[in-house]
Amino acid sequence: MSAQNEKPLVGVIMGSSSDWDVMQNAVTMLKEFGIPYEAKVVSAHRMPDQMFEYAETARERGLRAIIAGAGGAAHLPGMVAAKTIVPVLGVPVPSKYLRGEDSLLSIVQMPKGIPVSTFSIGEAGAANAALTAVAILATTDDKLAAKLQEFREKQTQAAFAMTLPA
Ligand code: RP5
Repeated sequence: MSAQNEKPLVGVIMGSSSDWDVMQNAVTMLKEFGIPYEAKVVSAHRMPDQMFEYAETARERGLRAIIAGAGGAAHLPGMVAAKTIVPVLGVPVPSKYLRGEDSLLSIVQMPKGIPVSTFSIGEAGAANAALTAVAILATTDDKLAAKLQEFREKQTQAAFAMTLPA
């Protein structure tokens, strides 16, 4: 899957199709900013060789950020980060029994030297990971930076317009 049939700049990967409900929030945000992306299942424990290949070729394929979502023993973001210097943005997906606290702790507690930027559990985390990918791309793209600024401004105006019951 990709936006506008352009060469993807952001990879959105996840450990299972069951992560899609959450991870589609990242894709929606990338689409809103017109960022070319690819989205696919890359499972760390069910397809480790393909996961390594994905990470090893990410930079040469032009990816500037990888958003990786996983649940439970969520090793996908960390393992991908171990195999590429492309920034990895980790999204903890809610799990059945521990509601994503396991995913969060698995992703956030990377040992020194191999960073994974870790986001909040669930939809907000997925959307914010995409916004961070946009911010990374905006450091070298003034048009995109203006769009991101406008996005922020809209939120400010929406907050000003908020009213409370009498
Ligand atoms: C992880 O295991 C996935 O990221 C998913 O969150 C979780 C459960 O996967 P399924 O059993 O639903 O395929 O690898």
